[in-house]
Amino acid sequence: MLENSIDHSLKDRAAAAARQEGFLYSGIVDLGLCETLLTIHIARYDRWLEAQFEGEMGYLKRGRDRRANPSLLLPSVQSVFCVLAPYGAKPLGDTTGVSGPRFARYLRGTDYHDELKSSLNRVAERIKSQDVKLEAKVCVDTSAVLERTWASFCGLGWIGKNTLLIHPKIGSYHFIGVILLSARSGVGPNCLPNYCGHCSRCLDSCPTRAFTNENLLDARKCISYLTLERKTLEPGSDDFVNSKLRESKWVAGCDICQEVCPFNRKRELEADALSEKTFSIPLGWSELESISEAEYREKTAGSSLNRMKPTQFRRNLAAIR
Ligand code: B12
Ligand code: SF4
Ligand code: SF4
Repeated sequence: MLENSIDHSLKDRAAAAARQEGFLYSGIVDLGLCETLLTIHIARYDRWLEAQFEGEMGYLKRGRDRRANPSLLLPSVQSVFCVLAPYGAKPLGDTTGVSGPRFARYLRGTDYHDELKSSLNRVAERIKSQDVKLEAKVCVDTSAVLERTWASFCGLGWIGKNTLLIHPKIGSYHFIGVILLSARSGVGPNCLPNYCGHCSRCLDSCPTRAFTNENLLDARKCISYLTLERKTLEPGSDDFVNSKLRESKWVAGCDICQEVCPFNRKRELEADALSEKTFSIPLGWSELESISEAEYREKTAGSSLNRMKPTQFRRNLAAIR
């Protein structure tokens, strides 16, 4: 194939390869057809960094240029292929939010970074088997890629006021996986309308008032950041945030701005096999508090919770008791 010529079968081949791995929702977009839109998204990203909303997540600042220019990750990149991987929508831990403890739903089962990456590597191999010259790079969460931006360009949902990608059918309880591909698909951005309308439930229900505006999150106030990303072991200096964190009873992550979203109702009500996946540590206060460091490491091995160190786990328990 001539360099830069369009591979008209790429879209269907990639979608078929993803379906074979169980990904029912996927989409592709040609990088060259997204330049203007990407500039708008990067301008927002830069404003977010200027406000220092990233807190201790220095990698978001360091990876800024790679986010603006995916060819710094894969020099030959021409298309971005995205998939959605739903996770269990049933609550994990106490559901009333009064007594706790609570854990974010996505923490069930095997670490999604490893699981999703392996599946996407198989998808990439399938796509490549029909075009030996094709280069591919799989990115899941930790690569410097604006995942929600690309998934929205691929027509997989809109970016809700809670900043999450919302698919009209399956809501937001899903991970995003990305494969950068070296062939042109010829497919332009296919952004869905934003169906949030006048709703503002997510903004109103955030206990720590982490949203400074719609689509704008001060991560430093978000319970997900405070429990999972913040490395400092001393309590934060914001008394209001500390008191709301204590009341909220989340040990790891937070799902409140998704629980209230009408687009997640359907999945929450469905009997959902994904919700039956194992969770590695006990869900009672006394068992949690008596778990030793070695036990914590052993029980959480291979799960997403293992990304949180035992010292952070202790800090989090102390902050909500
Ligand atoms: C850093 C990070 C966090 C931080 C900051 C969150 C945030 N909102 O930025 C913290 C630790 C708080 C966090 C929390 C969570 N996270 Co997180 N996180 C990330 C990560 C690694 C980077 C996100 C980022 O770049 N943030 C910086 C801000 C500025 O970017 P942004 O909000 O995406 O906005 C960009 C675009 O979306 C766009 N944009 C946003 N709004 C609008 C509006 C308009 C009009 C326009 C034009 C553009 C636009 O412009 C921005 C620049 O590109 C991504 C993975 C990845 N590589 O992308 C996962 C990711 C976003 N997280 C994810 C998840 C699951 C969560 C939690 C639900 C986990 C939990 N239960 O605790 C919470 C949700 C909290 C929330 N309401 O966002 C999923 C989201 C899946 C989805 N359905 O959207 C991701 C995609 C990981 C994955 N691979 O699946 N996360
Ligand atoms: S995850 Fe929780 S703390 Fe973070 S923005 Fe959503 S509701 Fe607020
Ligand atoms: S709760 Fe309402 S405003 Fe927030 S993301 Fe869902 S639909 Fe949009």
